[in-house]
Amino acid sequence: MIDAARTLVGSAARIVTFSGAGLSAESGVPTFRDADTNGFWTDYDPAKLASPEGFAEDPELVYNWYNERRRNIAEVQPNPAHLALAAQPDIINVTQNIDDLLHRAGAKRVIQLHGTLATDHCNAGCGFQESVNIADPPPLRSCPDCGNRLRPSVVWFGERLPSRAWAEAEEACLGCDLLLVVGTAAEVYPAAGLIGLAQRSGARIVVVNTNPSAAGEIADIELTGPAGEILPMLLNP
Ligand code: BJW
Repeated sequence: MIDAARTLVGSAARIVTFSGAGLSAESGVPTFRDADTNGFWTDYDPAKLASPEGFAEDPELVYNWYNERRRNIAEVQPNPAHLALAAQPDIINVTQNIDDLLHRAGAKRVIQLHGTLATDHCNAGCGFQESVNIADPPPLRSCPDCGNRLRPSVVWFGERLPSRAWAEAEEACLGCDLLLVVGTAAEVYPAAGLIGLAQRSGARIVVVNTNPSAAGEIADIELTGPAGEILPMLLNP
């Protein structure tokens, strides 16, 4: 299977990746839905915390939960999967991840569909935004412009994805001839719909995952194993 996938990679002119939490798992960032990780989401109800309603109900709890995750990400390093992707400058990396590990690995073309932990913005939408030091994030605080609360710049359930990132991701998936789907359960929409979009526009689909995922149903090739082992084998000459 890996040889067949390497052949697809070798003959593809435009490669796009669509990644999820599994890409950063080997760095030590917990995934969302894997039962065997001591993930942040096993201690809390994700639908409650990662939602506008959860933040409205208990802003301190939700904000502190994100700060715990920020500090975790600041402590970990990009893994061989991030490095293998970053070593291919022509690849466009569409990711659901809100960490900065692809950037820190040196990847130049990164599209973050679900936002980033690196900034906060005004929850009331007044337009205020500021960078956050993820190693030492500030406590929950008010917007200096309008007095409402600041929140992490991530996309919660029920919220629209950032329009520019979404447009760029759609364009990349429509124009690619190979989509590498890495470390995602492919259960959260509209992001997961990019896989079908790429396939319908003629792209081949290669899935890299430690377990079966929803993306496997439409994959041309499924490679089962850790991304940190498979991506270097797939992408390195
Ligand atoms: C490895 C590995 C290793 C592990 N190597 N692999 C259509 C159908 C059904 C539902 C909907 C729909 N459209 C919208 C919805 C509702 C909802 C949704 O999709 N719900 C589903 C749960 C059913 N979607 C939304 O609400 C979205 N908004 C929206 O649609 O708005 C519409 C709108 C229109 C107009 C006006 C207003 C609104 C927003 C979705 C936002 C998702 N946000 C989160 C949280 C971000 C912040 C945070 O982190 O706290 O994003 S949810 C969470 O899931 C996070 C992730 O990015 C996302 C995807 O998770 P991912 O990456 O797949 O992680 P896991 O853990 O699930 O999977 C890891 C995988 O890795 C596993 O498969 C492992 O096997 C594998 N693995 N180790 C390789 N080493």
